[in-house]
Amino acid sequence: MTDADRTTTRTTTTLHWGRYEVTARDGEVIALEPLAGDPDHSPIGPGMPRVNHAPYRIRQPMVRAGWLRNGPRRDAGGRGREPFVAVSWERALELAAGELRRVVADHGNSAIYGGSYGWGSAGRFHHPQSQIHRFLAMLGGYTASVNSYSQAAMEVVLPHVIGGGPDSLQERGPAWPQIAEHGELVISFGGLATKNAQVVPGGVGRHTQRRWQREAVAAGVRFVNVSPVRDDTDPELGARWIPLRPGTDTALMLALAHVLVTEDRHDEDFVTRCCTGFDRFRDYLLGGPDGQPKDPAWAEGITEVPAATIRELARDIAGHRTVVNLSWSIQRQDHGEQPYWAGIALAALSGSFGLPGGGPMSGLGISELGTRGHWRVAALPQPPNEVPDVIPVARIADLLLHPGATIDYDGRRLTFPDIRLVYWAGGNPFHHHQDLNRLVRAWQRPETVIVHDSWWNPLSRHADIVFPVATALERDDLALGRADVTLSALYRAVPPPRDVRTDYGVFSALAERLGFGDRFTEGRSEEDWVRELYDRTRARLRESGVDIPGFETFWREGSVELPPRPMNPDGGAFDLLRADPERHPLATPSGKVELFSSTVHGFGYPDCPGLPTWLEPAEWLGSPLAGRFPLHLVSNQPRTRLHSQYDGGDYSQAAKIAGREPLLMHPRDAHARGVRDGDVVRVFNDRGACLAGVRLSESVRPGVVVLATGAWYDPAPDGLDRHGNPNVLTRDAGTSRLAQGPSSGTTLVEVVPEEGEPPRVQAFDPPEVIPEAR
Ligand SMILES: Nc1nc2c(c(=O)[nH]1)N[C@H]1C(S)=C(S)[C@@H](COP(=O)(O)OP(=O)(O)OC[C@H]3O[C@@H](n4cnc5c(=O)[nH]c(N)nc54)[C@H](O)[C@@H]3O)O[C@H]1N2
Ligand SMILES: Nc1nc2c(c(=O)[nH]1)N[C@H]1C(S)=C(S)[C@@H](COP(=O)(O)OP(=O)(O)OC[C@H]3O[C@@H](n4cnc5c(=O)[nH]c(N)nc54)[C@H](O)[C@@H]3O)O[C@H]1N2
Ligand SMILES: [Mo]
Repeated sequence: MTDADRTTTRTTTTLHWGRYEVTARDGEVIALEPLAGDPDHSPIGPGMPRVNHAPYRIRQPMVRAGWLRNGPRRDAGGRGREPFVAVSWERALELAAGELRRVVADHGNSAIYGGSYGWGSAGRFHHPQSQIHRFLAMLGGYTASVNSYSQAAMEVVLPHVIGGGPDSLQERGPAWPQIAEHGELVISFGGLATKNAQVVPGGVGRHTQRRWQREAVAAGVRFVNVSPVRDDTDPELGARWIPLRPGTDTALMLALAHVLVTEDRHDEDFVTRCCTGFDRFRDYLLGGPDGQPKDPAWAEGITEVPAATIRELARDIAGHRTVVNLSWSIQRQDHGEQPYWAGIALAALSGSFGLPGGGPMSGLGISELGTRGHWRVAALPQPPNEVPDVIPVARIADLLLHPGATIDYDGRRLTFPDIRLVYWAGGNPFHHHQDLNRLVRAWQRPETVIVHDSWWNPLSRHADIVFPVATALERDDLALGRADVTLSALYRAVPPPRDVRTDYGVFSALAERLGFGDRFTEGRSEEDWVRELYDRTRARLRESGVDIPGFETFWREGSVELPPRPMNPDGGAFDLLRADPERHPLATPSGKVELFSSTVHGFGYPDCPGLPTWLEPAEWLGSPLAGRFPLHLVSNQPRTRLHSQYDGGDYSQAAKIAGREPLLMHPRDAHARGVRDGDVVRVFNDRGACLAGVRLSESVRPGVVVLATGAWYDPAPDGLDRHGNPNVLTRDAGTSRLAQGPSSGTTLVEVVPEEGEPPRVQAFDPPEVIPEAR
């Protein structure tokens, strides 16, 4: 046996994109291979090892030079530009604890923004949002965020319409097994991109989306892909492609509803018994209030979908058991509440609502949704947050720029607190937020920014105090994804670098200094907590009649298989509503599907009236701005990574063009601009500019370009992003006064060839680290 053999270890782990065997040698991860049994594993995992030990790994606590020299200052301007100073743990913890103490004493706990939105990694105990929120709540509270970047508009509008949020729609809507058995037609607004099934929050052992799709096709189910991008459905589906203009789904849905109503093909029984507000909705469709019937000719002018196609599609819907599937992208837009409301209304008229294999659904195809029900693992306990202030999550830049300002939100009026300190662990606002140039300005406002991350990514570069944390491969944990039936052990494959700690380690040490160490840890080590969460999960499962072995067995075996969980476990399925709406009311004021909501109407928001309405988006191919910026930018989820995570990994890097993120462009648009496949281009509008590498594609409709999210933001001194992050271009404004969700989909741009030698991508060069000035 050689030395090398002796130090090679094999362990298993679970990541948001799958379960893998991890091979390590001499303390370094050298390979990840998908575990057997996953029929459609993700290539993201095998590309990870390089990143775990990359030169841009943070290996010691760091403090921004200007902050260390001058102390906490508002608008000091150096954040994101200055070098860092490496300090000891002792010093970094003392500085952070001192700042937390100072801000609480001088300004109160609401001056701390701890929303800290983001995905982090899959393990349940080390889940960074749970860690940071528990810590800050015990500190006395923090300004929190509500809703998500994923689903904000629907999170807020759906309770008014169907009496429950996105989960309730996903759990009550048709699942794949029912679609395969009873369904005939699936119309999907925003496609069914198989890339989006790769990742499941919390991990997944078996990717089954593709198998279910095949089963449905084999059973004769037909698919329609309503999307500017043909590849949003797998070629195997043989889907009919309806390439509408982005941001116009509501107009198309209204016209489909118009045909159903005027041709008397709508489900009169369902809309009278199970819905409220049909008369007002019909009146709006027919043009009562504004003199404009929402007929196919009207919709053709907006969507560029031929009127004849709309009529034919409406008749197809009326004649077949139909799923109206709504992807989440269609609501990440100006007035994003409307396509969800209109989609539910269309399903209500379709004749399939509440029947097996038909009706409204959301996110079929995303994160394995619609494949199985969902068991829950116990999470770290959360004490109540004593600070009442919240912001809708995507209003972060407004919050930092405009303390004291008020905004409307779902019938309430919120006042922005004056934020002095931002604390982030497990998310990346320089990935997820819109209009990054504006965020960079807003980000100079707080006096102190504290960040935990493992890498010198755009977030840690924009921090004052950086705590380097262990990666998911460097700690023990347990996980169960939202569509998974395998409760799995995550084993530490390698130890973290010498001066790197876990999030829990950092928060425990800070809590100790701040006087609540025992409360935070409850006297438990990390191992104790993993065992504790397992035991709590086991007790919870027992209540549902499921027995799993004790912790020792679980940890030895590496996983426990749970029985498949039936869909619609809470009995809230729409079939009950259809059968007897009086006995099985929805949690809406009327107990029915609200095609008109007097609650929303009563808010009096011009940008979100009381029924599904076509409201022109701030930017779209039909707006005057298209004269200057004639291309609609779709910034969708990346195929090659999860958001910005592992952008430096092999899979993500292999897809880059001249080191930049690929921009999909129709050949016609490219030729008109003298752009060829493989060229580096400049994508720009009034908000910003980035470089990208062109990939010509007939799968995107003319007038639309696609630049996936997640390339690490790489600003040159003049603000040009050299790498291809679409969020330097996107619009930072709420969907409406109702949800205040992100509206990144509402973005027009122009593209020109980049003249001369493009600047080198520097996203993965670590920042300068200097000795402390004495
Ligand atoms: N233009 C545009 N923008 C979008 C979207 C879009 O469609 N278009 N989509 C939006 C959506 S839906 C979402 S959900 C967001 C996603 O936005 P985020 O969830 O913020 O993106 P991630 O890149 O997953 O960020 C996770 C960060 O956590 C770090 N991390 C991982 N594990 C740990 C850990 O254990 N501890 C700590 N401390 N850190 C850890 C990673 O290094 C990474 O920096 O983006 C949104 N932004
Ligand atoms: N591989 C991978 N999978 C992921 C993620 C990831 O980062 N990587 N992120 C996960 C997360 S956090 C989320 S929230 C989900 C998001 O799931 P979605 O929001 O559904 O995903 P997107 O990829 O943003 O959008 C899907 C498609 O909608 C189309 N589309 C864009 N605008 C319009 C429009 O106006 N009308 C219509 N009809 N179609 C439009 C685009 O062509 C796009 O490809 O995905 C999850 N899955
Ligand atoms: Mo998301």
